[in-house]
Amino acid sequence: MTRSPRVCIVIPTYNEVENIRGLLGGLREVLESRGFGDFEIIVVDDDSPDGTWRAVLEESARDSRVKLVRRVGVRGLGSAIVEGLGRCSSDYSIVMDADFQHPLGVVPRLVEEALRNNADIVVASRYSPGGSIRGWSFLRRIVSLGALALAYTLVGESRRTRDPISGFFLVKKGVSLEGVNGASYKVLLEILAANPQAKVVDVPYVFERRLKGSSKLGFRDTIDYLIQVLSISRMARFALIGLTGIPVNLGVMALLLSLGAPVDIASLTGIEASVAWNYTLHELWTFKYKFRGGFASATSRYVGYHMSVLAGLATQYATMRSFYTLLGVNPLLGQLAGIVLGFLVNFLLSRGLVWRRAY
Ligand SMILES: Nc1nc2c(ncn2[C@@H]2O[C@H](COP(=O)(O)OP(=O)(O)OP(=O)(O)O)[C@@H](O)[C@H]2O)c(=O)[nH]1
Ligand SMILES: [Mg+2]
Repeated sequence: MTRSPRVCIVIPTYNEVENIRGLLGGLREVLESRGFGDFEIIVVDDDSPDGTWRAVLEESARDSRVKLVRRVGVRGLGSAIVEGLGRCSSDYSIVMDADFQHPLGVVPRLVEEALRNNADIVVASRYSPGGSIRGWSFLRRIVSLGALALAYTLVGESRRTRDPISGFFLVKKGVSLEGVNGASYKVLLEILAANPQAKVVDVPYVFERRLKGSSKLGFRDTIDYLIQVLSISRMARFALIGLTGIPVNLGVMALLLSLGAPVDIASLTGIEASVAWNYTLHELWTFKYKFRGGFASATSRYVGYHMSVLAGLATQYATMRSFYTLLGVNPLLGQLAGIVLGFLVNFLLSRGLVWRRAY
């Protein structure tokens, strides 16, 4: 008979004293009844003023499978989750909230689905058919759908699940947490981006009303999320680096002009300097290329990147020309549309061809 897998549940808490005892008891019951008695529960509490950590300590004295990580002087849901995951050594780690919004009965289902599909990541999903959300205001639904749309647009790896911003998910041992730092509370999104090859499966569920206590999330968390999505997104990095190329281009040109170089030489050198600058930063940051394949392939990527830049510029011109000639659009507007389309062409060619095997 195969042994049942070891499961580690990570529960971040802040002022959840009214919920935590019931949650720990309920989890114990549901896991044991479904044959997953070999578990540990790691509660990561940020020194809650209501004494949540004390309640956990009492529980862990009764049941050694319950463990407390009490962080003093630190606050943050994302970093608490990452800290908890880092302490799990089980076959499967599950992250869930303490306020009963994530129904306990779904926890064993996540493990069962992981086993059945040999999945690396199982997402408890509110947005899959059969899943839903109870008790949210119209505004909160809109904000959540906005966050989802942003993730789908900017982080390609997020499209493997219906709910990449879920706070309720399972990761199999071996899934990489490299670079995952919990800068915002949507840790799943970071994990998906760090593991493009991982097999992802969804389990629909109904997100319930908070049982007791109050929400800890606010406007600041939305801003943190925006920053995080932008920093994970390769497209956003690509655009940002493109912008930094402008001062390099102009700076080199100005320097050469001041040294008395002819205008054409100064301009072309400025252009080449910015392309070289962008290329280097794309290697190091956008695509985090590990410099596999030696000098020859780095050179071919450099040449390939030039082609991709040229294709972007040609797209710019062709867009302006066709908008102007065929539709009579103002040439400046056409040029602006060309800049957007040209950027996309450059990005897609760079990602799809030049740095294809980089990640
Ligand atoms: N360790 C730690 N846990 C936190 C922190 N902020 C929130 N949590 C916990 O993270 C989980 C999710 O936080 P909630 O406030 O419930 O967020 P939410 O579910 O989006 O909001 P509600 O729907 O209003 O409950 C809960 O278990 C919280 O106790 C924090 O700064 N540190
Ligand atoms: Mg909650």
